[in-house]
Amino acid sequence: MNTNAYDTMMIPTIPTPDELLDKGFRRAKKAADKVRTSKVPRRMKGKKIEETRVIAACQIIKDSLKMILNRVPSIEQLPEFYQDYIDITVGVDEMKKSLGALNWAFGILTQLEKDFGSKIRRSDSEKATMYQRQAYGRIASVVNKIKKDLNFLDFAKAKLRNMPTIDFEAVTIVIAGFPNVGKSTLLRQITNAEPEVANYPFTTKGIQIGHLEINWKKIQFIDTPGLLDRPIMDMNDIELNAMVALEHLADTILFIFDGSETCGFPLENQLNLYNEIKKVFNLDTIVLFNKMDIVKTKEIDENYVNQYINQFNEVILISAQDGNGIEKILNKIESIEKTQKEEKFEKY
Ligand SMILES: Nc1nc2c(ncn2[C@@H]2O[C@H](COP(=O)(O)OP(=O)(O)OP(=O)(O)O)[C@@H](O)[C@H]2O)c(=O)[nH]1
Ligand SMILES: [Mg+2]
Repeated sequence: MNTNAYDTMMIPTIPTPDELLDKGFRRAKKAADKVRTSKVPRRMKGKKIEETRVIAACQIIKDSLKMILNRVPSIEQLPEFYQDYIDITVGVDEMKKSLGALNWAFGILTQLEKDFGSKIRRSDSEKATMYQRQAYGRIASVVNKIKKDLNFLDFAKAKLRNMPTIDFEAVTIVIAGFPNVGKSTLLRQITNAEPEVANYPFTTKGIQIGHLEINWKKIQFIDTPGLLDRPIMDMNDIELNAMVALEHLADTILFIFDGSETCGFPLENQLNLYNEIKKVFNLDTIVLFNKMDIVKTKEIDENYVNQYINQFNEVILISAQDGNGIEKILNKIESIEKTQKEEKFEKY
């Protein structure tokens, strides 16, 4: 069983059609040169050289294609989180289409290799050279036909480079909330992760992960980009990836409110988002009110904030920046068990 799908998700370097052809033809020439200096009977030599060029060119290009096809795992076999992540980031259909095109080219090259190989063997010497040229033309045309597919895979490689490494065995706590409420600050406080923290919204653009062990229990915290209280249809790819993390990975949600509203968003909207997430995901939540250091010192109307705090049975008041309240979060988290998700591990 391979639970670290990420290792297998690395897309290898993707060549351009020209690079594929150059390599194929160059190596084929070398193979043919060997025949030239070999002891093949003279009258056979010309044909043997052409046959070798065609077969070697096909095989070398096929090897490159096969290597790519083998190294990119079939998408259905990945945990659902990765499938969704790939779908949002580059598109699963396009990915499959491109891999399908490489497979198609592989098949055609096998056919060309066979057909032209036997044509050359059955022909006389002069015709052999003509067939070799024809074969090279066909090979070039097949490889050029998958140009956009190779391009796409190269693009996907770059886009998926930052795909997060998920530990599917650890208890997973997803940190969610409005932009700028202090999610990344909290991740920095709790774990050794060092996500960027800044006093403007939408700082975090991808999924960030920090690890922690409490009493030998592995816990994984996932910091997500800030979400707004808006319909899923209106979300951009970055927000959708945060939702997908909630859906597939979270055992518990740490939902952060910014009690000071210095994030720039009213508590009312933050509460709407909380309710929406509760509705969409049937998950336990730990509710945090952050930035309580400024609520206390900056004469923000405490009654106003309390009116929101009092809506919850259980709330932890914190200052992620000062580290106040972090102990309480950890105590709470200690008792959380991994929920059984229907990730399809059996497939590995
Ligand atoms: N006073 C105070 N400021 C805080 C606290 N926690 C975070 N901040 C500040 O709030 C701002 C936003 O913090 P981030 O941790 O980047 O917030 P975020 O939720 O990750 O934001 P996005 O990634 O943009 O969604 C930064 O300027 C932090 O220094 C806190 O407890 N008290
Ligand atoms: Mg952040």
